[in-house]
Amino acid sequence: MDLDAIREYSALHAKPNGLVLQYGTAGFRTKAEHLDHVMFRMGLLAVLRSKQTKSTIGVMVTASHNPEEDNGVKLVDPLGEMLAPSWEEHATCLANAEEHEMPRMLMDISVKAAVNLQQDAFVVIGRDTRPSSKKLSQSVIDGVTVLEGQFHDYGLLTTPQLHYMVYCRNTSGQYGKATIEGYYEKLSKAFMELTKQAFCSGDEYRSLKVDCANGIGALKLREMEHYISQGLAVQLFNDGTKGKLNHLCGADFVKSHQKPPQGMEMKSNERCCSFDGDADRIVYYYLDVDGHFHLIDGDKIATLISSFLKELLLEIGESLNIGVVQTAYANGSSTRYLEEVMKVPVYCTKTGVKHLHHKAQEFDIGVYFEANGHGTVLFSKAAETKIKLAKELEDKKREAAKMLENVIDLFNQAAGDAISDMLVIEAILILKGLTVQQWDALYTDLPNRQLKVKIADRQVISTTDAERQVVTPPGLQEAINDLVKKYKLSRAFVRPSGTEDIVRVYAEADSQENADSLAHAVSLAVFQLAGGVGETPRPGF
Ligand code: 16G
Ligand code: MG
Repeated sequence: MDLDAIREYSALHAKPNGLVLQYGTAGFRTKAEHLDHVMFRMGLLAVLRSKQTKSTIGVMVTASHNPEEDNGVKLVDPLGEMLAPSWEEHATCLANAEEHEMPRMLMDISVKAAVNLQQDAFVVIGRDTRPSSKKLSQSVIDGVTVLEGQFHDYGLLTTPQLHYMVYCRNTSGQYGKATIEGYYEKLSKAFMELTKQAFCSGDEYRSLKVDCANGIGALKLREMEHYISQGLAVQLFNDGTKGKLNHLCGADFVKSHQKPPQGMEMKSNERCCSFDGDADRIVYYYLDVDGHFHLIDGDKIATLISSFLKELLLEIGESLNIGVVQTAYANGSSTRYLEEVMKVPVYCTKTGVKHLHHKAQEFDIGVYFEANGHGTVLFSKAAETKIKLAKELEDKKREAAKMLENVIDLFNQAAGDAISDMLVIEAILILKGLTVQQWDALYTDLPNRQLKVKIADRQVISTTDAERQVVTPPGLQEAINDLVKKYKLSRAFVRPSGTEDIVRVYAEADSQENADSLAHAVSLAVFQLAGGVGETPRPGF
């Protein structure tokens, strides 16, 4: 390690004194102007991680659904997974070291993590469309270069596309070609093959309206359009030519406000969906004939997909175990439907893709989705082998096995991916001849409400049981229990956000009015028992 060169280059990406940031649920995330040193240092860290794992490591520059002025960075581990927890700690230490301590911190990390500094390193880099992203990704490259790592800059990519590239490169191309064309070819081929047996691909299935949140999803869907145009015509809205990224549009806006994005022309009963700013989330929705808005969130996506997979497994006669993984935010109706009607086991983990992903790996087929639209399906190697063998069986089984193989190819197994999820959903709707209303009618969501509460130190709230129960401060869980008892079909929980300096409150109940009133009462309890600051939460939204 050339410590003098590191010092010299680091000074060009100097850390503002006293700034402390945390590698959170989805990496570092804050105002773009505070991130230059973090980017440089993450370039350095990616080189160490690459040397240690003897694999290609990814660095993605994005702040996903957050405002355009923000930015962020996260590292992608060799199999396209989120960074290992011990390295999240290294990332936090390195990002927060004051300028003069930084080279020593880098050495400390290499020693602690037993990095062989002689090993070669390779880093791939992607970025979203934010105005700040280009310069920030250049700072990542500076960090990689000063440690003499090699790199490939993919430029503009969705987050899941970068995960895909990392996975391809570390499996010697077995998973697919590590190029943008490779990604489009793999997905579109699986989509076209899967849908070609469909009897009813009439006009109502041909066209889909997509709100791209004025982000990278628009650019990439446009590039992909002609690969899939025979099966699906996508009509893009909020494509970044006019509006601001994530502003009044995108999956996060639609899910949290439970209303259509601006800039989208919706007619009744038309199938529409929204991506978020880096295209790793998707939610669907439509307006009914009375103009009422219906949201189809990650829970209903998981339900559609798992029922389709269950049917195919029945056809091939293989006893592969399938499990659905959700978080506490999953609507109670979805959990009940999956367990009681579909007889699929459901598990709950903490919020954040890495937790769901980890749990889903325990099954032959693990379906995981957060209610907010992050998710995918993971197939174990054993499941892939059994499905491959089933192709040798008699006709009907062979067909089902072939379809399952295409489903495996369609899902980006490295990460939840709005584009690949969209293609799977569209294929299932076509194959089953389901309209968006029929899909929505699988079950009725319980009315729910999410609120934010500002408190002095959100760390005073600790939780257990996959964030469904509060442990500290004392008395808060008892207060929530008493409030929940006052309503029917009710449930509520609170958790400190991993991405914002606030506490999140979730409540559901038999009517919207009751869900709203329970959410407000719980917010008050948090405010009073956990050190609320500013104005006392008021009823009404
Ligand atoms: C991040 C997570 C997302 C989670 C959200 C929760 C990833 C890639 N993203 O965006 O899964 O739902 O944080 O945010 O893991 P919160 O902690 O502020 O509620
Ligand atoms: Mg995102």
